Amino acid sequence: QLKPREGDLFNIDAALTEEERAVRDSVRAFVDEKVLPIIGQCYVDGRFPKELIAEMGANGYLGANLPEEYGCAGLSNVMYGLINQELERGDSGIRSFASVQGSLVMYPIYAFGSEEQKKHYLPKMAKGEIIGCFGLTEPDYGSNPAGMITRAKEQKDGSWILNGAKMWITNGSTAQVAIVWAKTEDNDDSGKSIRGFIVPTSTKGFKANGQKGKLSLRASDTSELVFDNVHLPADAILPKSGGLKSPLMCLTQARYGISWGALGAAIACYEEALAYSKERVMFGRPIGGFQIQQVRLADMLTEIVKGQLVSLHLGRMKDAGTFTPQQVSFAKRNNVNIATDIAREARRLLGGNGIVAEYASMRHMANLESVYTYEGTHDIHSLILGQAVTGMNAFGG
Ligand code: TGC
Ligand code: FAD
Repeated sequence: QLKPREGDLFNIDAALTEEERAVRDSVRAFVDEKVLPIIGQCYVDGRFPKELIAEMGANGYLGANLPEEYGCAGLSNVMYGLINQELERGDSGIRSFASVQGSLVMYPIYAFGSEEQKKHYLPKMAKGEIIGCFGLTEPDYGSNPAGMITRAKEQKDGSWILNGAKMWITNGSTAQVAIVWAKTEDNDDSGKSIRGFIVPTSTKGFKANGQKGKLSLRASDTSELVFDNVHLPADAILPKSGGLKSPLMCLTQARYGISWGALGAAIACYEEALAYSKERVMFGRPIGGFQIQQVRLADMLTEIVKGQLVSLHLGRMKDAGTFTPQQVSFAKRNNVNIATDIAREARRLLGGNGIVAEYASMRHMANLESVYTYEGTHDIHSLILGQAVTGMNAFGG
């Protein structure tokens, strides 16, 4: 949330409960004290700061909206959103780590796992003692995961053999377990036979290769996963998973969090630009006194406030159990798009200083290009909304 001094013109703070503000403020303090001092250098070095994982776990940020009976914080979806907002105010890579762990690894175990799987994995994952990754995308099947090639073949004794590859996997080289989505039937074009598997990354035949040469999301581990006859026990399958709908349900959880997270990146850029506009003097006055820079700041502020109202309303609907995946697409698409524009405008306002890692705007700008692409590209969310309003499917086929 914007501090009132800096333009919470609509007093959105007042729409939050005291407990929600307390959660937001404590994550804000964690990010100010632990993330901001190191993240610029992590980004330059291309390093995810693993040293933060234990504290993130201890603070309840991992799987925060899952129930306390499995060792999670049991917070509301609005609080989960506020956590994402603050983490991404630090860096999209930090929020990505938490999104994947909570929404893409812990959530499918919670939603599709057996009681034994839940009891075994969730408490340790909430603490950050076990890290997970989520393998859906493949080299040739990104926006269209229904076409995936990865196969899990059931053996006579009920065990499974996994073959295939996944691409662009966040936490891929850090994780001890991967949730891998694979088809269980050879002739399946629609994705109906897709099931989820819990795959320990130490299993023979499993390999993770870090992605080299990234110019975005550099403070995040992005890896390729290769499965070469990976033998899995019968109980590796998530028993209640079935069809493409299962991984898409996980994406709905993560996309919801991203809609908040992107606002955090936007707020970081807006606050940086606003402070700079008051300090930087050119032609004898602070650049914030020039009309062009005021338009920039007014546009940033306007879009952040609109985005916050959308995410807050969506969070309240999610807490009431009435939200739809299409509404989540709306929020992800809009908020990431405006954050990308805001980061670019902030970088421009900063002039030459805007291109160095000492300032955050260009780091956020580059990060947000990944956020724009992952979890359904901006275009895919346009088509989801287009289908929702016209009733016509424009994806292909
Ligand atoms: P389609 O026929 O539309 O759907 C199949 C079934 O799934 C249901 N469904 C959903 N359910 C829950 N949430 C959603 N968002 C859902 N979307 C669809 C649907 O009702 C249907 O159910 P049923 O009962 O009829 O079987 O499937 P399609 O093959 O036509 O695909 C639709 C499309 C293109 C929208 C989908 O494939 C898609 O969303 N593609 C984008 C792929 C994507 O987002 N990949 C993300 C990979 S993970 C990632 O990027 C992590 S980054 C993490 C980080 O670092 O933060
Ligand atoms: P493509 O699908 O090849 O798309 C290329 C272009 O074509 C895009 O502009 C797209 O919008 C457009 N396009 C595609 N289909 C259509 C259409 N029907 N109509 C119009 N335009 C279309 N995946 C995971 O499974 N797990 C992860 O943890 C994960 N983490 C990621 C981290 C990073 C940093 C990145 C960059 C990606 C990550 N992904 C992950 C993968 C991500 O979800 C995919 O990159 C994304 O879904 C797009 O797939 P693609 O890259 O193959 O692009």
